[in-house]
Amino acid sequence: MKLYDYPQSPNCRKVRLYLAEKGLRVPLQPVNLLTGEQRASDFLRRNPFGAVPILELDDGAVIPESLAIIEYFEELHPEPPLFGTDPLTRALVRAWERRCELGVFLQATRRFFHSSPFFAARVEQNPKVVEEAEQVLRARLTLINEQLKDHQWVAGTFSLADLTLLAGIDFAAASQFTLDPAWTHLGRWYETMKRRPSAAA
Ligand SMILES: N[C@@H](CCC(=O)N[C@@H](CS)C(=O)NCC(=O)O)C(=O)O
Repeated sequence: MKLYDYPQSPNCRKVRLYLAEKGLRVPLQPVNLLTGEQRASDFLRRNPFGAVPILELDDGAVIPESLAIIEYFEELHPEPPLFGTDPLTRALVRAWERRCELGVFLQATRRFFHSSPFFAARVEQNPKVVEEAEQVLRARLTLINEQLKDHQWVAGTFSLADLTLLAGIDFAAASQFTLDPAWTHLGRWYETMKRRPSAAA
């Protein structure tokens, strides 16, 4: 089995964070997105969508999409649970993971697509999108900060939602986004997350 990976990709980071939390070691197969390896026929045969991460199993089967890869491992290795443990906690993890994905992670990537020189040739960059993505990002982080006032972790128990949030914040931070010091609960959560050994993944 191998995980096709690009170190700076936030989607790949999410999977690596997950694997580190589970104590799972999966060989990484680097794909250089800067030189366009994701568009080479060898890679497109595995994933016609031309994106990492993908997980290739020993029999050649390929699982695309970070969340699908994570759910595959969760079914094989349920301990420690990162999707909740009963119908209510599972629902809350899904709800908060989606909020972190759509409200933070996705906005961080929109902001990047529309401002990074890396995408200038591929996207018609629009500063209004950067501004709008940043507004949504800040509004959602304000709400997440409120949630963390009464909860140690985003969804109550430690879960994938925390990993999606960390990957999203760190990706935004890599392109000059800073956490507002007024988000004290989020700041406490972030410092705790950064101290976990998985944060190095
Ligand atoms: N929804 C996919 C998104 C995958 C994706 O967009 N990956 C980016 C890297 S973060 C990629 O490979 N982009 C290829 C490119 O830039 O050409 C997932 O969750 O895995």
